[in-house]
Formats: sequence, C-alpha cells, structure tokens
Amino acid sequence: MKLKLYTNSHSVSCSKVEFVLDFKSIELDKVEAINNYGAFSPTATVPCLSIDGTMISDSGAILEFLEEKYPEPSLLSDQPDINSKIRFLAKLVDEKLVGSIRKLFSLVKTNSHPSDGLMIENIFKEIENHLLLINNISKEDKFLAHNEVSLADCNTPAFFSMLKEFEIHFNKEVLRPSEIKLYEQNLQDHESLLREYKRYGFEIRTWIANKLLA
Ligand SMILES: N[C@@H](CCC(=O)N[C@@H](CS)C(=O)NCC(=O)O)C(=O)O
Repeated sequence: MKLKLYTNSHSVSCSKVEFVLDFKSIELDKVEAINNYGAFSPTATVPCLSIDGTMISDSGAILEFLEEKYPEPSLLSDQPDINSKIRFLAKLVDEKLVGSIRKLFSLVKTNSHPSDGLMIENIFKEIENHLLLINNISKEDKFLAHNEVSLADCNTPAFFSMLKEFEIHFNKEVLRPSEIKLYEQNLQDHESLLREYKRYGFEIRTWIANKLLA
C-alpha cells in the first residue's frame, strides 16, 4: 500500500496527524503543502492522505485509517462504550475548541479595528464555555476520554499551545475548570503529546511574529 501525506506545519488539523505519526512511530512519505490545496485535495484542505492514489482529506478519517492500519500503540480501547466517548470528545474538541480558536487567527494584526476587542472578548468567552462543556463530559480521567491517551487527545496539544500563544498575544486569559488545568499538566507530562505541544507552539509563535512584521 502506497501512502503519501500532504500536510502543512501551521495547520491545526494537520497537527492531529503529526501527533499520531509520532505516537505510533509511523514513517511515511510527506509533502509540505504551502497553498493551492485544491490541486491535490478533493476538499481543497489539508491534511490529505493519498492511499494508493485515493485522496482522503478529513483528519478524522485519516486518524481512523492510521489506527486500523497501525493498531499498536492503540488510540482506542477494547470497550465500545469507551470508544464512543473517545469519538464524541474528539468531535467536540474539533468542532468546539478548535472551531472557536481558529477565529482568532484573523484578529492578529498590527492595526486593529475598533470592533476587534469585543470580538476577541466573545471568542475567549466561547472557549471558556466549550471547556466547561468538555469538562462536564470528560470528568474524572487522566486524559480526555479515559485513563489512556486516545483519539480524543490528538488535537489538544495544538489547541492548548495555540491558546497559550493567543493568551500572550491578546493579553487575556481563558478561565479553565481545575480538572482542565490538571489535564493540561498531564498532557505536558506525556512524551509524545508534549513534543507536539512544543512543535505546534513554535509554529504559531513564528506565524504571529511574521504576521506582525508583514
Ligand atoms: N474538517 C477538516 C478541516 C481541514 C481544514 O480546514 N484544514 C485547513 C487547515 S487547518 C485548510 O486546509 N484550510 C484551507 C486553506 O487554508 O486554504 C479536517 O479535519 O481535516
């Protein structure tokens, strides 16, 4: 089977795949795509995985494929109820946390508009509410869905490192429930999660600095 991954180092959705490649020690052909994603990706988005020439351009579908093809170490459990919680939380992280924080990218600029402050305020509030929701579902565990790292944790390194960089940039803090603070700590105590947290944090810091210089 021939695999080729089209990825972009600044992309939050690609960060999920980068984490899985590292966690499972998978080596595959990679292309750093800069723009013009429509030239190879059916949805004009990255990540995009070519599997024997069939292009799959959804990070969730790519993760499920990698989990099936490279089952060890697993990012699922052997219990269907836990797996449904894993998939539920993975979707909430993508749609709620990442969905909201993405909106801050366009607000990083040298000359801000008078309405930007309120928009930034609202996005920070939105993120606080999403963290509360996820905390209520996640509850007691070391990682987001259970006591092991799972598919639910693949996008949190990028989310939390991005959050840290935006908090510094906008000089604002998102209030987190104490369990979420503990989760952030657990994430940084885990070798692979921490590696992706640091890699993506560096990418975002560089992106912000370049945007302000432009
Ligand atoms: N739901 C998709 C979202 C992918 C996505 O929106 N990727 C962004 C980069 S993070 C993208 O390619 N945007 C188009 C562009 O930047 O031109 C997934 O999870 O793969």
